[in-house]
Amino acid sequence: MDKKHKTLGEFIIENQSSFQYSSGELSKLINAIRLAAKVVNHEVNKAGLIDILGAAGDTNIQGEDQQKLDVLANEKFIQTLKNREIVCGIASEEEDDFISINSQDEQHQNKYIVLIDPLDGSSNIDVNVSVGTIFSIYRRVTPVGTPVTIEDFLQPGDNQVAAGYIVYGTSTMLVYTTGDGVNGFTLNPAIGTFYLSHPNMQFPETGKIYSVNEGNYIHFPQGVKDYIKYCQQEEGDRPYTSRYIGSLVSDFHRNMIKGGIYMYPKSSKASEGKLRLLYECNPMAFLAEQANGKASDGKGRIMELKPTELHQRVPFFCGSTKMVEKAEEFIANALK
Ligand code: P6P
Repeated sequence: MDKKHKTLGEFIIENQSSFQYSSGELSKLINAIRLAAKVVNHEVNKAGLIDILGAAGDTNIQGEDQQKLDVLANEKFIQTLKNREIVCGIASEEEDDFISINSQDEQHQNKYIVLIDPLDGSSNIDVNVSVGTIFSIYRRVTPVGTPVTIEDFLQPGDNQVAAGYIVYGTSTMLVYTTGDGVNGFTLNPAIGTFYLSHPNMQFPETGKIYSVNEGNYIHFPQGVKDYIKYCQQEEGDRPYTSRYIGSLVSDFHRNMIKGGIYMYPKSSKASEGKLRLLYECNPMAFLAEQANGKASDGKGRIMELKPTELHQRVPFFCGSTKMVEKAEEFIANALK
């Protein structure tokens, strides 16, 4: 690896002072996520080799079969975050309720909460397609030293202090923001070190890729159907290319590099869409806006929504600004 690529550890130290809450705890938190990412990466990469595939027999609150790697990733991230006494609460796609962590050390009452989707796209695991981890970090809103409440988790996305994802793909990358742009780090598995490989990631203002599960087309609202047809028309720089991996993190990552839009609209089958606001849409929206992109529920900014429950779902349109705005335009016109 070229000497000029600094490590994630060096980057965190260099940028700690620029972070407005520079207590050092956030740096420790990002470091904890880095460690958990390496452990999960190791398991994901050998999933086909040991008897870890196949449903763990349980189903999570979403009613989805829990793959054993889902369970393992969930346990690893929760355990790593708990052990470091940095956070006071954790919520996970794989946990019905939030987890309250009371510090043993009265002096160091922790003030951060973390929401995670420990292994997004897990249905792709046994077909060897990329999966990812998504995380979202807030400061608590209830008094430090008291047990966290649901209010600490039901904050609008605009309150996030950090967010990011790990994509376990052809290479493993950690991409995150603390509100000062988006930076991508690639893991060198030979030495277990993340290196800054994609500094200051930015969505192109527009693009030619649209990502949606077109198998749901007949169930979409009219405005979404109209936008999809617009993408397919022979005119100007269209038709666009349709690319849908079935893994939000992977589709988002490709679109951020190449330009594009990801859509998971509501439909007659899913009245609020499928994606969860707190640990999928808000963190990806924070990254999108920090990378000069846009994230909408079809009408307005995702990060302005006031959450009402831990696992609530919202329609999600995210990516290159001009493409998200065009989709919003078609949705609005169809309602007139
Ligand atoms: P569908 C994975 O379960 C996920 O949450 C996203 O990562 C992905 O984009 C989407 O759902 C796929 O859902 O209904 O198109 O299979």
